[in-house]
Amino acid sequence: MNGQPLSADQIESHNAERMEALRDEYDSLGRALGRRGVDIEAVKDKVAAFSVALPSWGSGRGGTRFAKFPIAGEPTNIHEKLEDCAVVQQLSRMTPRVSPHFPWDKVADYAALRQEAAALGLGFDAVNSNTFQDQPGQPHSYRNGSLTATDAAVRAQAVQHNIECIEIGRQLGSTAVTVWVGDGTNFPGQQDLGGSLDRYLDSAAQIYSALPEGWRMLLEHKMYEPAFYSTVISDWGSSILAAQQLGPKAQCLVDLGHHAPNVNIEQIVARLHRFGKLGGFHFNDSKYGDDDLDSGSINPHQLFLVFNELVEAEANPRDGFDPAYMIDQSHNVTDPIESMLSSAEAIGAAYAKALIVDRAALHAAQFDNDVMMGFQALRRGYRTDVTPILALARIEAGGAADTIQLYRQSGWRERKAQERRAVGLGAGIV
Ligand code: PSV
Ligand code: MN
Repeated sequence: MNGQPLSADQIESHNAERMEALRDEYDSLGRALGRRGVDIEAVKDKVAAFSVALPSWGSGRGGTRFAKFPIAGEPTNIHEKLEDCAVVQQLSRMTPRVSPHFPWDKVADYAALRQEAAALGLGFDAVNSNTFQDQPGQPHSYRNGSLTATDAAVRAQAVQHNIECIEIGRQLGSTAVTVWVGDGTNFPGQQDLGGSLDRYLDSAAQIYSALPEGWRMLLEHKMYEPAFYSTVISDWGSSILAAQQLGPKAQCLVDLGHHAPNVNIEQIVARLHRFGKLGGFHFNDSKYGDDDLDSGSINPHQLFLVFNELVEAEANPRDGFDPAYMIDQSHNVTDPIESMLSSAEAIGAAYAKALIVDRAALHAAQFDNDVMMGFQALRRGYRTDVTPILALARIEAGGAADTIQLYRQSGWRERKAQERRAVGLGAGIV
C-alpha cells in the first residue's frame, strides 16, 4: 500500500491540533464508563477491529426515478470509484473493503484491479450481480424476469451472469456473492406466484453449486420495487426458506430499507441468527420505503437496536457467525464521500453504544421480568456519546479526528473536478 490519496502530513497536523481536547473528552468518558464497570479501552479495541464495506456504486451521486443531479468530479468508472473509497478509508479507517457490482464495475483485468485496490489500501468484499437491468448487446431481455423467467434461456443467462460474478470475485479475493433479484409482478394474475418461486429456487441452486470452497451466497430480500404487486424474495421468511433449501453456504442478507414501514428489523436479525442464517447487511436508512438514505440519519435508535442484537450474537455465535457488513445507499443530494464518512461513523457509533450496554444487568432484568430496568440498561448505552472512542480509534489507526472537515480542507473534489470527465445528466436509482 503506497498510493494513499490524501496527504498524511495534513492528517497528522489536523489531529495534533485536536489531540489535547480529544484526550480530555476520552479520559472523562473513560472515568464515567469505569464507574459503570465498562473498560473504555476494551470498547475502543473492538471498535478498531470493526469494519464495514463500501458500495462501489455509492461513490457516485445517485438519483431518483425523476432525476439525477451529478456533481463535478464524481467518479465514472471503477478506478475512480476505488480512489474515492480510498479517501473514505484513509480518513475513517473503518471501510477497508469495497463491494463491487457487475457489470457496472467490469474491467478487462481483475488481477490488475485487485492490485490497484491494494495499492490504495483496499480489498474487495461481496460481489453483487445485476439481473435487474438489460445491458447493451445482451441476447435475452430481463423484462419478464431473470432467475424466475418462464423462458429457460433467460434463466440460463441470469444464472450464467451470477456464475461469472463468482469467477470475477474469486480473482478479486472476494468470498461471497450477493444475489438480489427484482423479479416480480405489477398485476394480480400476471404470474404464477408458486411457479415463480420454484423457478427461482432452481436457478439459485445452479448458482449455489458454482460456489468455490469457503464462499457464501447471500440472498437479499426486498418487499417491493421495481415490481409493485409481488416480488419473488420479498421478505426474510422467503429468504430463510430459500437459504435453508439451498444449503449451509446460503445465508440471508438484511438490507435495512427492504421492509415494510415500522417492521421490527432487530427481531428479524435475532431470528436469522437463531437459525445460523444471518449472512450480511446493507446499511442505510429510510422514512417511507427503500429510500437509501444515509445510515443513522433518520432512525439511529433502530440502528442501535440492530447492533444490540449483533452484540448479543457475537457473545453467543452460531454456525460461524460472521456477517458481511456493507453500506448500500444512494447519495442524491450530498457529496458521496461525505455521506460515506458520516455513515461509517453512525454505524460505528451504533456498535460502540451496543458494546457499552451492561449485558449482565440487561439479562438479569429480563430474567426477573423487570421491564423498566431492562429498558434502562439499553437506554444508558444508547444515551452515551461515544464520539471520543471512535475518534481516538480512528486516529490511532492513522485516520482523521474530524473526517468531513479534513476532507473538505483537502480540496479532493475540486481537484477531481479538474481531472475527471463530467457525468451526463439522467435519471436512475444508482
Ligand atoms: C436493491 O434495491 C439493492 O438494495 C440491491 O442491493 C442492489 O444490488 C442495490 O440496491 C443496487 O443499488
Ligand atoms: Mn441492498
